[in-house]
Amino acid sequence: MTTLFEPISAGRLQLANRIVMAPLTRNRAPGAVPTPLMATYYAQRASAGLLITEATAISHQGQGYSDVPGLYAPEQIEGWKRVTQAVHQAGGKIVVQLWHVGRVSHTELQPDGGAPVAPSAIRAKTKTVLIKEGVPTFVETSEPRALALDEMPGIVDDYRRAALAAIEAGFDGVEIHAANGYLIDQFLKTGSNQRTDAYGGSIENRARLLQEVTQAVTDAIGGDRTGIRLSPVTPANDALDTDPQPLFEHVMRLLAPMGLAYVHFIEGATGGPREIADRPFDYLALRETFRTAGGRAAWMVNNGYDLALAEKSLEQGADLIAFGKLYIANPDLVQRLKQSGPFNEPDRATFYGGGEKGYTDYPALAAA
Ligand code: 8OZ
Repeated sequence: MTTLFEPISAGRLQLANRIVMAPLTRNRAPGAVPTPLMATYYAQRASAGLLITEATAISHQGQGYSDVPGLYAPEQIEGWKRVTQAVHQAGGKIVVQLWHVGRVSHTELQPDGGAPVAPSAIRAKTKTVLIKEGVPTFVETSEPRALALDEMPGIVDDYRRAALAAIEAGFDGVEIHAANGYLIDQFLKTGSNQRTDAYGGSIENRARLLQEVTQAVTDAIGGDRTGIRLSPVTPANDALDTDPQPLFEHVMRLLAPMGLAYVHFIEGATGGPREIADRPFDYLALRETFRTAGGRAAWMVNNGYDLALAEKSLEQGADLIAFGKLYIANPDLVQRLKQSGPFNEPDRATFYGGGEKGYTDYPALAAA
């Protein structure tokens, strides 16, 4: 039987175990620049097989929340260098999650106060976080504008440049954020995409941006250090597709030949129930499609995992398990899982924004 604590390779990434720190938005990068405190936070968690950073904007246009980091300006790359050095010094591996929020943004966060961009001019029924004088407040997202066809190559190029910047910053690879109702997911799903051009309508067209972005990133840095995150049925950020199973089967056939390091699934509702009554989904059938199409990427799963569920999932053929809330509160999660706990409880009040409190001050076992 495979256990969580055995090494595995995912493409070029040689991982010490199958435990992954899920990407977690923490809103502690004022001016979108990663801080030394962030280096401490990630280095504390370096015993994970793989760390995935919080979602990181590929462009100013791609930003949708206050104080989330970016990866498009020189000072951001310099800030991330401190993070990757600290993690590597602690013996860890880290990839950066590349993010364009699309319509999940606010004019206050956009260049020149313009409208956020989207596949179609349909407002998301969701909120974003603006931090005013240190206080996070949830506000409705702004009315978006539909991207013009001739803007699409620029978006793809922003992902490509961010992937190259990631390598310059010392990351071991990147994860393309194609989940949770952000730009790529907005293109994939019928609820947010009503385009009638080459990026809308058929499944093939709705998956075109995902395909072009993944191709551009893998061409730039290599598929074997590229991962991608998908959330077929999550309602997060007003994501909705009327028929997700064939949509994601198509996505699997697109991705299979790209030589990716891993594919990462949020099963069910992000941060919520793993089963959604009116949105059934067959993840094992999806993996079968991927493997049959020649896909060899490591299969990473996420959402509400504990030790027992993680081991069951490994038995059923998953390769990597990503832990979110447990990683917020337990920097030494690998050790704690090894001895079946105890686990610190995460404090919701300090998830988004702030400083050390609820960030770098969760005690490790030896200190607890
Ligand atoms: C929580 C708060 C803000 C953003 C995601 C990047 O859901 C996020 C996110 C989560 O993928």
